[in-house]
Amino acid sequence: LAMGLMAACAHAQTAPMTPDIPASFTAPTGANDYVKRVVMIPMRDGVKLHTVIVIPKGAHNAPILLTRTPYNADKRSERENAPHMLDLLPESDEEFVQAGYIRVFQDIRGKYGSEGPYVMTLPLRGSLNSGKVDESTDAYDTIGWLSKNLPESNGKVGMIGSSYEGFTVVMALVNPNPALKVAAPESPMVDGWMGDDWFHYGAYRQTNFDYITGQTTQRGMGYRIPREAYDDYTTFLRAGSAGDYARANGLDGLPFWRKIHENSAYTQFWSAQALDKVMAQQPLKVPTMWLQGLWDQEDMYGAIHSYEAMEPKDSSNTMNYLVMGPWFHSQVNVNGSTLGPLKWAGDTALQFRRDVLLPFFSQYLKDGAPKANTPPVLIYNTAENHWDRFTHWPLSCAHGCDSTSRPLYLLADGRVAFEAPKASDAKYDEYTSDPAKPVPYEPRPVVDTDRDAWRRWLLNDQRFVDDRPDVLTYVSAPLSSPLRVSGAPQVNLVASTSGTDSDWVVKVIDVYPDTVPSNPSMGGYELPISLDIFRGRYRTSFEHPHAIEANAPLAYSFRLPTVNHVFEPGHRIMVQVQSSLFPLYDRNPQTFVPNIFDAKPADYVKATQRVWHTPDHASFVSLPVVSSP
Ligand code: PG9
Repeated sequence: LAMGLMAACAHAQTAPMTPDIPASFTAPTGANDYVKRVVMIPMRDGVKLHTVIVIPKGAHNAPILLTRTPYNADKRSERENAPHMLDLLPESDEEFVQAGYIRVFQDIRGKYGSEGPYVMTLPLRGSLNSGKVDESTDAYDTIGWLSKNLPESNGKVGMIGSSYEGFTVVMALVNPNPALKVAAPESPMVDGWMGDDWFHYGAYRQTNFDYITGQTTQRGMGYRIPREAYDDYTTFLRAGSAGDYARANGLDGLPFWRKIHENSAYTQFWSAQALDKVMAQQPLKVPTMWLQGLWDQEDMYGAIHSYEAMEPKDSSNTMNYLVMGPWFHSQVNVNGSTLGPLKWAGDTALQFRRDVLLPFFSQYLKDGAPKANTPPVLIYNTAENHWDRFTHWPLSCAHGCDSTSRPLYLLADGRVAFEAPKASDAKYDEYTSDPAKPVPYEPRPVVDTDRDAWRRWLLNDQRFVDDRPDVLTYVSAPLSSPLRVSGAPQVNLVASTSGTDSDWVVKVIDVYPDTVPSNPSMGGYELPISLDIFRGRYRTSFEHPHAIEANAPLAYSFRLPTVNHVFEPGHRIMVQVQSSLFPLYDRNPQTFVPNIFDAKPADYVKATQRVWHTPDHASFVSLPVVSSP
């Protein structure tokens, strides 16, 4: 009988109509070289945050690397479903995995698997947030929980993350949990109005509309706004003002857009959450490596300004570090061998992560790890193609640096030189800025889904616009000796407009020789090394915009992004001036209106723009030139 039963079992068949999706299924994980725990960590207000913890099998006394993200912790912690931790986690984690770290990703409150309401870059408790919690308390509570609840760990936590994830790192540095031992905010979003994601000096970045719908139409991933045309230049031009575009696409129903709309100037909404200002008030308790790309098309402002704000407090040179690589936004986390047309000496991102970042973190996180040989400042030299290690930064500035910056004057006949204009020269150059034909920021068609084009737009060969009648181009003679610039160029543009408002775009460009035998496609390349836009209504006050006096030569003074570059012999220095960078930045109507988001079609007028170059009205860019020893 027993034999008969066994035979019947062996031949038992799965009935054809058995539902093929079982009530539950768990894939075997026994062969994995890691253990994954998914937990809801309670915050002080009772809200629980979805947290993915990946632990190397058999770990003990392992350090913890934490990223707090608005971008889906489940996905961020899974490059691919794999049995090996090295394949499972993102490329940027490889060095940490090899060093035996525990890796943690957590959804911030309100996003993906976490509870609670979502507020974009949730401001600190204070004038903008009257609640009991913010990202700094959430980081504090999370780090406290992790340091006590992972028996495989040594209780020491390091935080890392780029962009929004970099913002959450900075937040953790405000009243930090004592278990937080080291931090690397990478391209952190620090001041969304001055120069990070939302505006640059008051000019609004229209690329953000898709970001806002992506982040705030639902707890998970929202949607991209459907396009009327393949070319965003066409789509946005047809729409009218940024406010018109937002309204037509339903963004008035999204509170974060309304906050932007209501705060087009640098109101308290922006200044109170500017983290470089907040950090300057904090004691320095955690060794912090501020990091960003030299051509970071999203968050070019935050890391360098925060580093500078903290530096006066770091008299012992042991807490405040700066790294700037030859990277687009967040390229530090992927391959850093090339950027646009430029090829570097190897994978610069890997070099940094392996040789600098990991030893720096391990020094503070791994029991018994050696002291790392971390330079206070590590910046890539984008012409000589190597990393520079410095004890301080910048090397050259207006006052108080090793070298003093030098004014490079815009002169008659389209020249730039380190010599002031003469009274006998032509007084100004002139162009017509027509809001109906704004200057594109990259060659058309502008396709927002083309991520490569977005990542390299700051390096595009500016020959694509230098023959436009609404772009002024000033260029030097070919250099006979190298000119090294290490710091932030400062614009001092004296300009007039026939309108009552205007944008001013200034680009510092390295012009390659007409032929480059070793790399023919670089012949004559106009490589922007630093550029930005300034909204004229903010000339005297970021908080209180004013109409510009028509036709009056007025000084516009603003800082450009940081460089560490050498204009090589045979190269020329170029400066371009124009009045739009469309459709990345919304158009200035060139008529002063209280809020540009509400500009009406009749407000958009052509304007005659003049760039002045007389002894009394000299336009120049102060270049952070490093004098030769
Ligand atoms: N640059 C992105 C962002 C950060 C913060 C606010 C809005 C956008 C990012 O890459 O996360």
